[in-house]
Amino acid sequence: MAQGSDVRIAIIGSGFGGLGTAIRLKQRGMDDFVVLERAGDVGGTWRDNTYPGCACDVQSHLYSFSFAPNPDWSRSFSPRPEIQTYLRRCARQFGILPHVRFHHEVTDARWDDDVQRWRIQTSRGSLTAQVVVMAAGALSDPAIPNLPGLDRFEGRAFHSAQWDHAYGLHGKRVAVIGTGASAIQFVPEIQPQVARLHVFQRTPPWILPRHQRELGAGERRLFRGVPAAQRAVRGAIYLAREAMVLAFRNPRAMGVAQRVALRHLRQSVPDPALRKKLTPDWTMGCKRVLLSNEYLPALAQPNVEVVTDGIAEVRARSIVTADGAEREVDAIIFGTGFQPTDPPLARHTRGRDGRTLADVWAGSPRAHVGTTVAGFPNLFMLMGPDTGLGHTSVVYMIEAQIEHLLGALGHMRAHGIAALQPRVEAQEAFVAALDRRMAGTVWTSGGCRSWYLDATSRNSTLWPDFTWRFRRRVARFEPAEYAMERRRGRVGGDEPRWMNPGG
Ligand code: N01
Repeated sequence: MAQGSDVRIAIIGSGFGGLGTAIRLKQRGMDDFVVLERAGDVGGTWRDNTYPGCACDVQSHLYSFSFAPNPDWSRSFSPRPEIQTYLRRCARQFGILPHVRFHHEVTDARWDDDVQRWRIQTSRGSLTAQVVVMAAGALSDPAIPNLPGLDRFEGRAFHSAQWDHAYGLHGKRVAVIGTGASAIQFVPEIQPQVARLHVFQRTPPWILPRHQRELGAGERRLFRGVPAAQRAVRGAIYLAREAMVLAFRNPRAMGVAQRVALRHLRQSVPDPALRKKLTPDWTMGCKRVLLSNEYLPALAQPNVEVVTDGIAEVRARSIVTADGAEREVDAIIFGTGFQPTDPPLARHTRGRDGRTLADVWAGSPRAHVGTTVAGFPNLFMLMGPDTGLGHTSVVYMIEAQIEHLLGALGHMRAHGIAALQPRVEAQEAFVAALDRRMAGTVWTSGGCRSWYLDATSRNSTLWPDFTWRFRRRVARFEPAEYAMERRRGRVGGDEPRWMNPGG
């Protein structure tokens, strides 16, 4: 990239968020954008998570762009490679690839009030942009716990999102740390290969059976020939999943699903002592509800041990637990999740007053309509604070946020606006309403500690309501909620005059 190049829009990331934005911009005839991608391929989390068994736990008819249906999904819940192929195809089909700057990791972004632009540093040069769309994903930076002695471990250690395929697990003694959505997918895949598997479990998850279904040739032909049929299926899946919000909002209603999960546990694990270890003591939904038919039976195999004592220390070739027991291992695999409430990019993104997003958030991310932040003009975040979901497809949320961005861009163009940011009062009112809506839900009163909660114990990751309410609130850009500044005649001119035409 030429040093000092200038674009109207810089999109960071090329997963569902970044690609979706790029496609919708193209569809609106906007071409002046680049996609800055730190890796060498598109796909975001579906490119990075190559661990065995990786698949989506939301049905593909719904977990895909509404404007790019794929009649060829092979199964109801697609395996990762199929989703990655879908995203690559979207990038090609909609002409996005020429806009993507691969191996351009954004290292710094700061708003320059004098030129009303973002100054962006990447690992391969700098650029300026009027608008930044941060689509780096909430679950893109792996979290590895700081275990005492880990740096002295002489075996192989890696995170599920950075799977070491060159390391053969066959016949090895392996420790898996963590029992979340990723671990429950790869544990059954590696269990038959390894000599010994120690699964270090801090909290037992709730696990429901997964109703996977092959989508036959006839069904696919139907979707290809009659797109409305696929839209109808998508709609039905959407409605069924939205109904789950009622139970998340009223934890007592989780009883039925918990009984189904306990029956699944009884049928999968004959040993009562192991079953006891695997029985959650918190309300389902407080952490992500997991779907698997294979995980629990894998734990019941003779080469597997579920360890519930905390890890005290890692030694050169072993792991020692709090009870003093030492287990020799050749490899440690971290299924320990990500850093959604402390994204590294937030420490390198500076707004009008020079403070970073991380400084402003102080451990508890907040944004107007989950998308824009006061003090950070022309910054749009996809999957920003309060936009995650525990029950359905985040692609639906991303699409609503993209519509918000398009509304803002249209307004800027129509009214000669160079910069806009949410009014502080609008942002505070939105966040306060959200916090009220979150109170009493299973996510805050379910008796667990989840990654949904930030350093201040506030749930700043999830949207606590029906997703159609999010769409209704967010997809339309409301000028009255924004402070705006017109294009200035000369660089470094008069103090900018922020105004609010709607207020
Ligand atoms: O991570 P997690 P993940 N010592 O944070 C444990 C999405 N996803 O990668 O529960 C010991 O859920 C931690 O224990 P505890 C999905 O949104 C989607 O599995 O905190 N253990 C937990 O068991 C998901 O929610 C799909 O007590 C430690 C585990 O590590 C998100 O990604 C598939 C520990 C972390 O679980 C993250 O899932 C996969 C420590 N120091 C993932 N620190 C789909 O199918 C953490 N743990 C769409």
